[in-house]
Amino acid sequence: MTDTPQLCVNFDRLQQEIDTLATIGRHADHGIYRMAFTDADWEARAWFRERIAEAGLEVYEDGAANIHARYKFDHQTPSVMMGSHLDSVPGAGHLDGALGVLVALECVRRIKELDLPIRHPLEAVAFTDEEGRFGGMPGSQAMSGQLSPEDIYNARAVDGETLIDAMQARGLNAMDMLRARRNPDSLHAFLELHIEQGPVLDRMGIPIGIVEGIAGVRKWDVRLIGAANHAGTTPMNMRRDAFLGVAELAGELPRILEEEGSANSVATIGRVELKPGAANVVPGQADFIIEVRDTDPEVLNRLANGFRRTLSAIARRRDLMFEFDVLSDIEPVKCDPGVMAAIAEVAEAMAVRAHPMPSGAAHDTQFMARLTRAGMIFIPSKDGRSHSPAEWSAWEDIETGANVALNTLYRLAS
Ligand code: HGY
Ligand code: MN
Ligand code: MN
Repeated sequence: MTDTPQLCVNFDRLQQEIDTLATIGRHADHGIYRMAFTDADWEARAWFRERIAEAGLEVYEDGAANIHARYKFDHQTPSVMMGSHLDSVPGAGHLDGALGVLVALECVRRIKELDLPIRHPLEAVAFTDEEGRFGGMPGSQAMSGQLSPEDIYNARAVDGETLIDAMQARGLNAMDMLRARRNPDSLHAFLELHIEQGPVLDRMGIPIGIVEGIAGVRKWDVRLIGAANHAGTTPMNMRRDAFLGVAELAGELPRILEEEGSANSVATIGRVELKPGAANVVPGQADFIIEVRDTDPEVLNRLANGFRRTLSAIARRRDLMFEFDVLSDIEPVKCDPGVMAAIAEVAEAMAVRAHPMPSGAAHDTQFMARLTRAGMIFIPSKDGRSHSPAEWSAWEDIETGANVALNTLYRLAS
C-alpha cells in the first residue's frame, strides 16, 4: 500500500449528504422512521437515485428493489461492490445503514472523478429492508440467492402487512425478487462500512474496526394463548394469564443464556402485545417477538432448543397454548481473510489504528459473504448507542472510516 498515494473522499460533500439524508423520515422525537417501503423510505430512495445520476453513474434497480450505482459496469467483468441500507428501525439514528450507503456512493464517485485505473467495475448498493421489517433481509437475501418463493409468500410485518402487498403498493411484483439473484462469478468482492453500534471501539479509542465475523439471528413471533377473564372476580389460581407466561419466560432468559449460551450470546424480547389489552381483563393472549444472537451456529441451535423447552414447560404449567412462526433465521458468517487483510494494510499505510472484532449486529454482509469474498469496516459509535436517536459518531471518525473504505475499495478493484 505504501506505493499508492492516499486517496481522500470529498468530505464536505459527504457530510452534506449525511445531513440531508438525515432529514428524510426524521420525526419530532429526533428519531428516523424510514421503515422499508414506507413513504420516507421511498423518498430516501428517490433522493439517492438523484445523487447517483448527478454523479454521472449508471442507476440500476434489481427485482428486489436494491438500488445500484454502477461505474464501468460491463456485464462480464466481476465487480467490486460496496453498500449498506437506507431503511431504518422506528426511532432510529441517522447513521445505521445510511452512512454505509453514502460512503459507498462517495467512494465510487471519487474513483470516477480521479479517473483512477481499475480492473473491476464498481457498484455502490442500497439494499432493501435490511432491518427486516418483513423478516430476514430480503434485499441482500435475494441478491445472494437465499430467498425462496415461500419466504416471499410468508414475509409480513408485525402489523400484518405482507411484503407482497407492500411491494405491490409501490408498483413492484414481489416475485421479481427471485430475479435479483447474482451469479457469484459476477462479483470479485463485497465491502460494507457501518457504525459499530456497540461500545468497543469508543471505549478503546480506536477509530477502525475490522470485522472478523457477524452474529447470526434467530427471531420468532410467539403467541401464548390462555383465557381472557374478569380481573376482579377470577381467583389467581383459576387464571390462564398469558402475560404471566411471557413474564416467566423473560425471567428465565439469564438461566437459558448461562446454560446454553456463550460470552457472545444475547436474547431480547423487543415487543409484547396483550389481548384484549384492557386493564380489567386477565390477558387471554400475549403476542411477543423474541430474538437470540451468537457468532456460533451450534450455540444458536442450543439457545433455540433451550427457549422452546422452557416455553413449553411454562405453557404446560400455566395451562397455556403456544404457537410460533420463525421471522428470521440468519446464520453467522466469517469475513474473508483477504478483505480483512486489505483493510488492515490500508489502515496501517494511513497510520490509523484498527481492531479486529466480531459484529453483534446483523448486516447485509452476512448474506453477501455467501456470494463472494466479503468484509466490513466499523467506525466507533458514541457510548455504543444505536437503534436510537442518541446514535452518534464523531465526524473525524466518519472521515477516517470513509478514507479507509475508499483506499480499500480502490485496492480491491485495482
Ligand atoms: O438487527 C440488526 O442487527 C440490524 O440492525 N438489522
Ligand atoms: Mn440496524
Ligand atoms: Mn444496519
